[in-house]
Amino acid sequence: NLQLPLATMLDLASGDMDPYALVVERRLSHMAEAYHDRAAVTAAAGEDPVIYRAYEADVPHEASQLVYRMTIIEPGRIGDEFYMTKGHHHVVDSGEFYLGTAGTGAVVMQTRSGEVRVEEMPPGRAVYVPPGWAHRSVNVGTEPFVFLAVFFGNAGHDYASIERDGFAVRVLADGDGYRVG
Ligand code: S6P
Ligand code: ZN
Repeated sequence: NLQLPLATMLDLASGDMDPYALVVERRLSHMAEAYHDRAAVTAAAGEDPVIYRAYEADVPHEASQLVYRMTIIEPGRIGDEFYMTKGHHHVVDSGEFYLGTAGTGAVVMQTRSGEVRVEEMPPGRAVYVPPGWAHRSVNVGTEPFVFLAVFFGNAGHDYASIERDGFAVRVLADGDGYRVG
């Protein structure tokens, strides 16, 4: 019994997918510890804004499958730190394909030994995240930041090590732009 081919409409500007499943919706309260300005976290906690959402096609999370997902990070900051994803390692070290499709953002990548790279993802810029690099995406603009991710169905997501250790760098507001500090 072969699986049937699947087709999905991706609205590259908005991140909408059809058909889709909403697989991730993270508010500040789901990742409050990730932001360094504790007073700013407390100030925003009452509103508890949605930081980002992700939509995924109906592809099984199994070996040999390619799962694809659109992420939409809202524009905003907690203190001087831009809205960002939690970030993760894959449980099974494996590469991931990222493609920026709208807005202004970047992906922070870090190895377990602490090497860091930051790549911008304007619309049309693809970034390859090699096996062994944790990744966190950040919206540094004033519009929603949208990107496509394609990853192995058996990759799995390990959030615990990032929750514990964080990333070695933060993406912070700097005038009209950003700096990596
Ligand atoms: C999945 C890929 C992305 C993220 C999404 C949300 O491997 O890296 O689709 O899942 O951007 O980020 P996070 O860190 O909450 O999974
Ligand atoms: Zn990933």
